[in-house]
Amino acid sequence: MTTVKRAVVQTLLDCGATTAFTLPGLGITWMLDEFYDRKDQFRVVLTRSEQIASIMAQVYGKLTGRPGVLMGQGPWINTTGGFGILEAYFSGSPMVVLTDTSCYDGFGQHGVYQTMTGDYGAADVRSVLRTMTKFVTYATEPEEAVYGLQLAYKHASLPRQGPAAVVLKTPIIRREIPEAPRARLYPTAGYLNSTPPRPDPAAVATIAGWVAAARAPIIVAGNGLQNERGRAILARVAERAGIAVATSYNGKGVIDETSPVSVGMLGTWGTKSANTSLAAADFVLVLGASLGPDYTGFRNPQLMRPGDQRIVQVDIDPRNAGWVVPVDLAVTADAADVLAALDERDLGVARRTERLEGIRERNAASGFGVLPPTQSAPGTLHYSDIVSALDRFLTPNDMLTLDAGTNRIWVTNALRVRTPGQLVAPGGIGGMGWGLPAAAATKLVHPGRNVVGLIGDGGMAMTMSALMTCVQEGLPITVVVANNDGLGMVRDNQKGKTLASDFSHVDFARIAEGMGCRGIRVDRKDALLDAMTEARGGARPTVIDVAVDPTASHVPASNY
Ligand SMILES: Cc1ncc(C[n+]2csc(CCOP(=O)(O)OP(=O)(O)O)c2C)c(N)n1
Ligand SMILES: [Mg+2]
Repeated sequence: MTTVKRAVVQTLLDCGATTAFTLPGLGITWMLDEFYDRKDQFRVVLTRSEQIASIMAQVYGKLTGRPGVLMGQGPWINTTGGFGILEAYFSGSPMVVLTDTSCYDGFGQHGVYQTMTGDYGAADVRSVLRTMTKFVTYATEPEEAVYGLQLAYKHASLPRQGPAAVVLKTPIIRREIPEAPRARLYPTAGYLNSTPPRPDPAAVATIAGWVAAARAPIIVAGNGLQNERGRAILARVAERAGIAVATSYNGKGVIDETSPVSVGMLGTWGTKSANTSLAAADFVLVLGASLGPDYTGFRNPQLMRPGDQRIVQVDIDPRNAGWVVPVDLAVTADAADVLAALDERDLGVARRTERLEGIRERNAASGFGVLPPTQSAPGTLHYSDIVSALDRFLTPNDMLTLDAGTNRIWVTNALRVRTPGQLVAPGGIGGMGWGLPAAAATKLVHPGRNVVGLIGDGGMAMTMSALMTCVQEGLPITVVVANNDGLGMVRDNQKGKTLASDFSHVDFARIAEGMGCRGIRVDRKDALLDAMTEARGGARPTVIDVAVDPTASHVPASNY
């Protein structure tokens, strides 16, 4: 005989899970003793809010490619916990959500407070989760908890990855699973088996022929290449054949942006070099990118020209190829597999020098990699000073997480990321407050690397309690707060009639000290690099509160 809670922990382990993020309540609290007994095999990370737990689980999934586990009580998973679930939904990060209906034996229909069964007088945890997950199952029988978790893992892991949820009817958590239930349970592994689709050889041959014939071919690289294999093969193929590489926002940093083939990130907040290179291309190979209006200038007719340019789109999800822009060829495959197959072909390497020269000319003409001149008031820095300090600071062993706001726009626009995979950015909903928990989860996944999180004072105010988890869990991250005493991005758009965007001043360095971190205040341009260098390798998390000129605004350039 085993109980549901014991079987749930065992099933998580069978699925290969080793870590979960939580702020417990009711049904989850009831399970914790089982996690206690498996402490040597399974790490339960305690956060200070479901929002932070959900972000950490999402980033864990994004960076490892395996579902991040989020556990919490129904009402909060559905509210503050929705932040990271929604980010996972939009950004295709694998995640398993384990939650409960928060009800008591036989009282599910009685309107007891917090109840989430969907009954009269109760809220409906399943209905809410359905709006932001790929899969929701509701376990009302003990054996359904185990099978439901197996299925949730399957759904979360298969393309397109994303969040899958198991809702446990709370009273079953402590019940026993019958020895031989009529709905038999089987070992987990067989449910998780899958064979990825392989690229069609005829399609690969067609693509190779079109690349070879192209004068100015370009790859648009997206989220689908953001894995170790994808990043390595992209650089190899593009550099060998002189194919320009532009990225989506989610794809930023998939290639060394100082490589001779890189033209930077597309879109309004991207680089002019990327946009003009896409416009100049005669052949466009889209790899694991949705071609969303966000980074194609809201379907700017100059950038992508179906019928005029030849366009091929490769995506692991057949629905995504030819979704936003009509294409000449849609291929269902892992983009890295297509690149591996292309790597064995000629691709017109004889034109390499000529192609590289074209890329170099366009990059130079659009000032790619050149920071615009800026000024800031005495005792303050401009965002461009932060970008230039990061540019000098980042080594291959550093990771950089971003948040939202003007501070992020400056980095995505003006910082050339040199180490593929180094940048961790919110690519789903892009909510403020994501960056700090994201930095914490990045450090947890990559304990041997130094992790810097750049965040605005607005984002920092939202989730700074993640630092308490960093102290407790031994995650010595560096947080750079671009403190401009307000919601810079909102202010930028207000054009003088400033309302609901100025903050009273906050000293984040002192707050950090109160949480057991180190706090440093920076108000000179040359001090930021020193502060980040000092923080690197420190035993405690460090918060660097940077005085940013409140009048510094986002990059004013026209990017098309
Ligand atoms: C949770 C959330 N609320 C609102 C927004 C809309 N928004 C985008 S940027 C921004 C201002 C960000 O301010 P801050 O974090 O201080 O960064 P700054 O722009 O000042 O660099 C707002 C309100 C958002 N992206 N996320
Ligand atoms: Mg701000």
